[in-house]
Amino acid sequence: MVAAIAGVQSSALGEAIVRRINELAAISESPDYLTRIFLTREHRAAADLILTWMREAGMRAHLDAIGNVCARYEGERPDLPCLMLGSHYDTVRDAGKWDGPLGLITAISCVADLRRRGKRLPFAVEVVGFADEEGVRYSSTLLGSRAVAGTFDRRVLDARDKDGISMREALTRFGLNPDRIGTAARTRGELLAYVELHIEQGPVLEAEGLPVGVVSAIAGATRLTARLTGMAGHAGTVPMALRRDALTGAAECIGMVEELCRADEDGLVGTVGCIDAEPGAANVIPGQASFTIDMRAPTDVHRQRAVTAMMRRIEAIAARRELSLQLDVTHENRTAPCAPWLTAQIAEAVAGEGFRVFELPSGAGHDGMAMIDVADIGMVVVRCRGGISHNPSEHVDTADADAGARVLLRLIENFRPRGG
Ligand code: HGY
Ligand code: MN
Ligand code: MN
Repeated sequence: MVAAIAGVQSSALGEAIVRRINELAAISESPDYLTRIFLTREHRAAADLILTWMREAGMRAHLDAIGNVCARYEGERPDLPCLMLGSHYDTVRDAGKWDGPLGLITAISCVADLRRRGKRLPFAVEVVGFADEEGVRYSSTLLGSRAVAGTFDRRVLDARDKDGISMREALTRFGLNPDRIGTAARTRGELLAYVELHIEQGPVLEAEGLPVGVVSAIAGATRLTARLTGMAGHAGTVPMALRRDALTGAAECIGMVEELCRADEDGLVGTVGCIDAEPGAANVIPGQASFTIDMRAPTDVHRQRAVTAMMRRIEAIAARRELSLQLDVTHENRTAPCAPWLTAQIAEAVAGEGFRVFELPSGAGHDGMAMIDVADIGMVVVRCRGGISHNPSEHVDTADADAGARVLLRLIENFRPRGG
């Protein structure tokens, strides 16, 4: 679909967004796949590129104390409170190129369009690219948005990555001062709202035949790590009945997680995404096995009940197999409802662009889960092919990127603060 925004062919907006998506996707730890992790050389290169785009769009831009890229487009007068837009620019391992960057690049493109037309609004527009949403390096998600929301937990500075480098050390090597993270925090009075555009990461919009959707709430999630310890031993000499094999214990737990979630008819999902066995040799019975668990459900009560049931079952498996168990909750995010006054304005923008208004919950986590502590939140999601995400074949059609941009631009231009 091609429509005109103040003389600019809006399909050009979509095409420009896709060009930048590809440019950013080239910044990866390997040319063979896309992985961009917090506080790495790729993080730095991506930040530099995004800061350039922000400045070209007429914004004042800087890197904040946690490595977020932050930019501001003043309103009709300086120092007005802002409508904040954003998304993240870190990735999972072997990622798709749209998860995060689509929202960030679209927001910058919308501001560039306002600037091109010399349009100033009765509020400022800020755009933030969050440095770490996925939590790949330190198993602790939403680091960038928590710093902005003022809820950054300083204890995570002591967390270590797989190479033993603490977050404190990594920040320092990156040129940031861990003692200054507090300076990234914003106050409720400075923000009128936080709105994020993101790829849907699921198949619902495709099934509905719609390019965009309005998010009602972001589903909460609990992540845990489990470590089972048994007894390492000789693979040839220890009879099966006498083994305390930590890895087969982990396998039973993993099967149980799948079974528990499959038996639930109300949307409970559980994933074991990482597993590690030690000492890790073909002829040694594993003495230790560690794995992660990610559990999500449409409501907090449902998820918390399921997590408790799952923990009890893991404890029972460990006890029966005479394995010692360390089970830690590494991350707990409650469900974040989008503010009805904002979803109403997003719905108006969707209808204004000629699309059927369709509301859906987001099963994926987003920076809004942290931003809700400092502002009301709203989200627009854009259709992706086959509902595929966290996968290199993640894809958004240019026409859908364009539709998302037009909705966001319309929302910005017609935005009224709460009660306004
Ligand atoms: O894991 C999530 O839901 C998000 O994509 N970080
Ligand atoms: Mn993601
Ligand atoms: Mn994302």
